[in-house]
Amino acid sequence: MKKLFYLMLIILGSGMAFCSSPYTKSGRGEVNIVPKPADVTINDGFFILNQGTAIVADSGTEVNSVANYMADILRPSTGYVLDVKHEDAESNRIKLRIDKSVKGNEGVYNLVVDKNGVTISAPEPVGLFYGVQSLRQLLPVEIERKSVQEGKEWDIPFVIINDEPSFRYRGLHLDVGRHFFPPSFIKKYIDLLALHKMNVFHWHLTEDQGWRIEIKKYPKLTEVGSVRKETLVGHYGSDKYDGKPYGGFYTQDEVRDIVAYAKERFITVIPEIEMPGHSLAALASYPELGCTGGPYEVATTWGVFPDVYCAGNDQVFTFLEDVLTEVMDMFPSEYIHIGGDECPKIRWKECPKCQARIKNEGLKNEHELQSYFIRRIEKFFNAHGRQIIGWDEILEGGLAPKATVMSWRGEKGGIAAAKQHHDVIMTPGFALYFDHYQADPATQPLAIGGFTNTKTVYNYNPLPKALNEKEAGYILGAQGNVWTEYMKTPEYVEYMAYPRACALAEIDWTPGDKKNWDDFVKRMDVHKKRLKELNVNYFDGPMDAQNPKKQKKK
Ligand code: TNX
Repeated sequence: MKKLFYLMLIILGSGMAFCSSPYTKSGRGEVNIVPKPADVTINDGFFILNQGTAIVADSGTEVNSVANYMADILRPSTGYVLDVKHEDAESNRIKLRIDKSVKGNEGVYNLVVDKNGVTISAPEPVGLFYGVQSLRQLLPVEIERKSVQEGKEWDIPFVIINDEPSFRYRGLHLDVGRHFFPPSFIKKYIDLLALHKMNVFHWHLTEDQGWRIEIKKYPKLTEVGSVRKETLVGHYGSDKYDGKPYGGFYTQDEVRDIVAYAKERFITVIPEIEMPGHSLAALASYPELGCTGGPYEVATTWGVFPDVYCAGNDQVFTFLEDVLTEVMDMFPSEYIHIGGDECPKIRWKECPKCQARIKNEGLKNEHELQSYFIRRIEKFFNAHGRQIIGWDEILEGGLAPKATVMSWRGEKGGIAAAKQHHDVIMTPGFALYFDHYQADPATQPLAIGGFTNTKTVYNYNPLPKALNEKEAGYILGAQGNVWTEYMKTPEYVEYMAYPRACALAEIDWTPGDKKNWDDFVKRMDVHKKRLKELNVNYFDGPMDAQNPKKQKKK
């Protein structure tokens, strides 16, 4: 009797284990893709990748490039040199097919894993690319290793995934003005965006503290403007400096290489050239561009500076148009970001040229002068088939006719712009500023202040209730911003950006009604292991850490 009882227990126990977790063959849980796909069905069984698996790709250069990208991801850890073939194979293959009958938003794809292998179908190559990112995340995390994992079984659960993004703009920003990061790191940053199906890298290239992009016509921008004589130590207001020159810039060749690298990953690089404010490094290089004529110094501390481009001097517009011509040549993106934020009007108030411009153009005040500045630049871009994006200050004094607004001081600017039928990208400070603390500051390295944990990011909805359905259509998507006043190293950038960028990816990609915090936390347990394999220095503390007290930004 006792024996029978134990036998029953064993049978019941093993049955329960099988029911509750059928996908534990290699000790893994279920499907842990981040961002969560719109629709996933899990079936019983696994397809095992082996050295005989073929990659079958439709012909076409972009499809081929996706196939090669996939082979490159699978090769180092498996050791398999998987051939890309164009003729079909019935079984043991990963198929990449262009299929125009798959319908949905930009990036839509279907992914089926069954006994014959993997089939990814999409109407465009970009969808195949996203299917590959999902496939990669269905494989054990060791797939990310750079050395051959002898004896490892590369199992992929049987699934049917139908997936598409919710928003068409899915961005992450990086400020390289306050601190410079080498091209190798920029590529790693872009690789991580690709893993999370993001499609915009907003590259903040010019600042008061450094001009970071080579402009052939104005060599002093980098000779003078890329170097500051020293840097503030500690928090703003400490009045302590390190006494060490700091600099760095990207050559045009490096920029082109990065733009091409991003393109292969279906990521658009949007450069930002700040104007009229945050331009002290340019003024230090060419003092005639400021209202007072200088002399100016590249900033050594943070904050907002009174000296900005002179809006009354036509030479400034000639300079900017020359610079922007070279910028357009390096960046094929439809959008160029022109900054427009935090521009004090003190110098313009006292400058005879600026005052004459206000009078001659019939402008009311310095806010309208800022609008004049931005509109003039917009006209130049539009004439070259490009569009501008500006921070929400470009609303003040009247919006340039076709400008897209990046709403950073909360959602107010974005709401106002959408109501005026302008496109909007949501980047509100309270949810999407990754320079804020994400846990008790007493436990964290120095940061600017503020407090935004991963849960706050996750719960952010880019569609404000104040907008009706038509107005909501002007919200292109959301972006996270990584301002680097206090981030001196790539490791620290990663620490601040991840896992918050994973939550951001999910608000941009996953349908709102499919988002679920507890489920995200569960998937992140596995996803963080993948990030670790990729050598990402993410913050590994609780993603819903509490703020012990209100944090001021410094
Ligand atoms: C405001 S966001 C800025 C940046 C700072 C950031 C610090 C924006 C358009 N301007 O210059 O780095 O705050 O959080």
